[in-house]
Amino acid sequence: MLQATPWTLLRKRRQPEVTCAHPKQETKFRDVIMYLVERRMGKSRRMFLTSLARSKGFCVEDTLSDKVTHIIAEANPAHELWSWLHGQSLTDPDSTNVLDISWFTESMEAGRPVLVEAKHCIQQKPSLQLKKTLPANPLPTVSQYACQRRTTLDNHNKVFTDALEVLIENYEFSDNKGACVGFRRAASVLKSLPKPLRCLKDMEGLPCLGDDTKAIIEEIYECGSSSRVENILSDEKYQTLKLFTSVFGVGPKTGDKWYRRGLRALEQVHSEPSIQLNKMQAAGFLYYEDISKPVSRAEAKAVGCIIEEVASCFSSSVTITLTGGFRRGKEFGHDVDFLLSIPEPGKEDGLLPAVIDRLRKQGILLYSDLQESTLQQWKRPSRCFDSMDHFQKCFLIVKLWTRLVEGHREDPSSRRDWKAVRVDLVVPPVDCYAFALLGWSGSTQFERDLRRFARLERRMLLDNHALYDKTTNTFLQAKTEEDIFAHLGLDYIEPWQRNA
Ligand code: DCT
Ligand code: MG
Repeated sequence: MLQATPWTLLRKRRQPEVTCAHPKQETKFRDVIMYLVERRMGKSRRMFLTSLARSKGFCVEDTLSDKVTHIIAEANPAHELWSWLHGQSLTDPDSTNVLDISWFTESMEAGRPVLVEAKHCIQQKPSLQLKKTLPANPLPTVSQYACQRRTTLDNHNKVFTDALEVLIENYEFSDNKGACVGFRRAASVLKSLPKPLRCLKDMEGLPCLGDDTKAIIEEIYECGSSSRVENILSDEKYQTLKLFTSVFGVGPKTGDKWYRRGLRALEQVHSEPSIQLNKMQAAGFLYYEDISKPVSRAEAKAVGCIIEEVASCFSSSVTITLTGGFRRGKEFGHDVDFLLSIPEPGKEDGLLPAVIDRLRKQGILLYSDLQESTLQQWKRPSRCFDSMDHFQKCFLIVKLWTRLVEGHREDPSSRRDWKAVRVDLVVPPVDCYAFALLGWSGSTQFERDLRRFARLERRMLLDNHALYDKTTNTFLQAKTEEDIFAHLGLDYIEPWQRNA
């Protein structure tokens, strides 16, 4: 959890290597179904790229249909491509990823589908005529609180939220908390919408959309992109801080310090004798290649089996629960988060030191930072979301043998038969379990809004340990997440609907 989202290495793009025919392989990435547009790409290049992708385990369809998730085009002017797409028999082309070849090239190079970013998308430029004639898309009333919205991973407004996320990240770098809050809330509202914004009128009545956000959305409508966002993306300082903070243990302050010293690349930081890396950063650099790559659900599952096995040596009644993004249904994450729990109160003392010790003895502990419980010092729930909770916890880097990962196939060209994976383990006492589960399931924005809702609408204080009612001066007990939502007078929101 201590690291910025990965996938952001600022590397120079290489073209996929051009070799002879590629044998068809089993599909590895079932959620991604590609279609390559032949117009302007040409038949032979399309055939070549199709066979390249299939050889790497990607699914490529020969015909365009509703099951295609990623449409890839090369050298097609946006307006030409979009008018062609609207002429095809697709139910809703606007909700499909329509991408430039750069996304394909990066994915081939990475050997997996890379995250779709704004720079990959071929934006549709709606004509003014369309905007004027299109009736507003009536949306049900949207709450200003993420905990009163259901936000799945199906983001229909990714073009806009990607743009806002660049601004948010940039404000995080400059520690502008106020601006961050505003844009985070706006992006979160857009993520919850059941359909894409089709015209500017659709924004009417939506909460949390300030003038800045509206101006950005309007510019994206008009021009296909936002000049404010484009300027940030091409800004050297932004690019460098994004790179530096992608290292485990490096936050915006350290990143900024290195930037001000004239450093621009990770190699420069590493070879600068006057820079003393702390233990966490040293591990971050050492395992950068692995931990900057996303962790897959299959890898998370394999890590879970290891933790379960070592924890059960300490006590047979330990239960382990996958939390964080994976519990919300994400297929990839930057780390794997687990809650470990023992039903008998007090029996959890010493659990994490024992787990760490066993991992070390198995030779698979690459880094560990154990934080003992400070629960006694805690009184009322904290008002400050970003302050860490007081549970016994550890931040680890674990060596995961690739043979333990389901669906893994031998890659003879690979130099290693293991991958370093970031793992967080948290041990709440049993009476705090429901609060800890709710807190560690995220998303961060969902949690922030739950706490804000509790404070402002219910005069209650919520954190990862407890719920406190200021009106009656009592702690409200909860065994399950459902109990907490009920205390707050909220409809229950499933974990997969908390991707705010
Ligand atoms: N969290 C928390 N207290 C904090 C910060 C975060 O309780 N001070 C919660 C919110 C999300 C959860 O912990 C897991 O954190 P991350 O692993 O950073 O988030 P994620 O949603 O799992 O993201 P990813 O999929 O990238 O790992
Ligand atoms: Mg996580």
